[in-house]
Amino acid sequence: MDLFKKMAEAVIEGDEERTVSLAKEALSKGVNPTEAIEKGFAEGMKEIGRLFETLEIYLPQVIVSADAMTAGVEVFRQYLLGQEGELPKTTVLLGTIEGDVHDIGKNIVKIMLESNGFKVYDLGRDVPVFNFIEKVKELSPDIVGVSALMTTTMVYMPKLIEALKEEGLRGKVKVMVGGAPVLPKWAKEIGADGYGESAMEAVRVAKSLVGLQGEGKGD
Ligand code: HCB
Repeated sequence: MDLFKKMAEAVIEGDEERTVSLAKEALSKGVNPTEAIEKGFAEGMKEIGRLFETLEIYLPQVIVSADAMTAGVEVFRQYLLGQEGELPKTTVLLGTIEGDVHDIGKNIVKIMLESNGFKVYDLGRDVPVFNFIEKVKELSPDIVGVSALMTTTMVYMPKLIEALKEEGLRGKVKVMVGGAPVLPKWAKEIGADGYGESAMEAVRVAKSLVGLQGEGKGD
């Protein structure tokens, strides 16, 4: 069985020991971490999503799989943090929007941005619009990256953009949005500057938003 398939299965089975050992195996074989996360672990999580939707599994199983994926991704994070970034430290303020605890995707975006030379301030998950605004004032990031995994929470994204306008900050910071229910058309409608379908796309979008397209690692 190929490595990516094994990684997906380990997530589906919620086997944390195995996700960790497979991530190490991928690194020892020189597999690109981004590719391993996207084609291996993330595929497993997609299948978990499908099984959850069709009620073939329940929330506790989703939690076990999410923990297994997080443990495997952490191996890559530690590895990538050891690599030197080559870009100037463009800053990204990143968080999952209020009411939403889904942070696996956001954490992958963080890893990819960091490994491509960005400095990331991670606000975590379930971050109120107010906190985003306060941190934009405090840290003056180049980009605010927002994640939402639920149709009920993505509605806070336009609220955040409105709040940035009201505070006179909109012209000073770019807004990038993403997460499974977020679509490019919607991102455009709410006035976001960029949309990332995947973590790698988020990196490309972030680079282009600050005029760094084509530079750095990962291209
Ligand atoms: Co959760 N959940 N969940 N869940 N969950 C979803 C999201 C549903 C779609 C499942 C379903 O019903 N079909 C659904 C949302 C429905 C809706 O839209 N309204 C749902 C629900 C309903 C819930 C609860 C309400 C369930 C309950 O309690 N009854 C509850 C939410 C509580 C809350 O938030 N207030 C809940 C809880 C959980 C956990 C805790 C068990 C777990 C999350 C663990 C964690 O994140 N630490 C979980 C999970 C794992 C999922 C599914 C199965 C997978 C999500 C995931 O991690 N995907 C998901 C089903 C699905 O999405 N199909 C399900 C994998 C990552 C890698 O993909 O899309 O997040 P991603 O990120 C990508 C991409 O979008 C992009 O890059 C990433 C990497 O490539 N990206 C960005 C992401 N953010 C970006 C930001 C940018 O700026 C740019 C790019």
